[in-house]
Amino acid sequence: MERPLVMGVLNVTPDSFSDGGRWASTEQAIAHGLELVAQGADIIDIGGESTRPGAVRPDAKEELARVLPVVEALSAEVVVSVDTMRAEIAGATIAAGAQIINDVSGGLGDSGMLRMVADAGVDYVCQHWRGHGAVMDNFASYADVVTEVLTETMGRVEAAVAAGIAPERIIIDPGLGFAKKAVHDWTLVGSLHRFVATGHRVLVGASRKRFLGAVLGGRAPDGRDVATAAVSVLCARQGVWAVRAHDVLAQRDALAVAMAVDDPMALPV
Ligand code: PMM
Repeated sequence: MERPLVMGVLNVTPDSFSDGGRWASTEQAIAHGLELVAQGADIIDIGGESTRPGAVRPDAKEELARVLPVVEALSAEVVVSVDTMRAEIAGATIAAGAQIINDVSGGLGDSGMLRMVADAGVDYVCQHWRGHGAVMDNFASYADVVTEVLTETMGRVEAAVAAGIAPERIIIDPGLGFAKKAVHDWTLVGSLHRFVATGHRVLVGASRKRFLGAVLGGRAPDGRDVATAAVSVLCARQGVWAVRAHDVLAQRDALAVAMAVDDPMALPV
């Protein structure tokens, strides 16, 4: 078993569900990104648009102003991924040093996205998605959630390959909480191995989401980091490539536990 990488979440937004407004200035965002690196983040995922249910979208100019200086500064220190659905933002941030485009819409949010990523030759996170935050809860209906999410995601992978993205550059993500109820998210968490079996790297973003609150008596997002770390262990056991989380230190600790039990002989004495 290889340790899953930890992708630290850096939302430069006024309205993300768990950290909106906390790192809204460029200086605060860069400082927090460096703090996440010090905690052991392997990748920093920088986003300028909240995708939470009901979120109102910023325009592209505003989104770019939020993320670009932060991408420029942090790319010198760590692998940077950019959480965006817009081709224009992808292009500008790749030029500034971003190595991964994390598109929660799997190319559905902007018809130019897949070509942009193909031409740039960077890694692409292709997430399962059924609609923007304002409406996605209306689409949280499945007969067989794992098969449907997997089939729909692989359909988007096909579109990405058809647009010219190399298959080995494509990372898939079941999109926990995106057009999903808690029962769907938990079912997916138990079946991540089916996503891993596609041969693509798998990214999982469970951090502080509603499905965790559902088993914690409705506790607020900032009280969900221990539960997030428990999900990271379940991810490690199923061969997930990376976990995306706000509390990087908690994930590194949880993953150290998962690795130790997997291979006790490899422990430092
Ligand atoms: N979740 C959020 C945002 N971006 N990207 C990927 N690839 N996977 C996710 O599950 C995901 C994401 C939710 O918003 P947050 O930034 O406030 O956690």
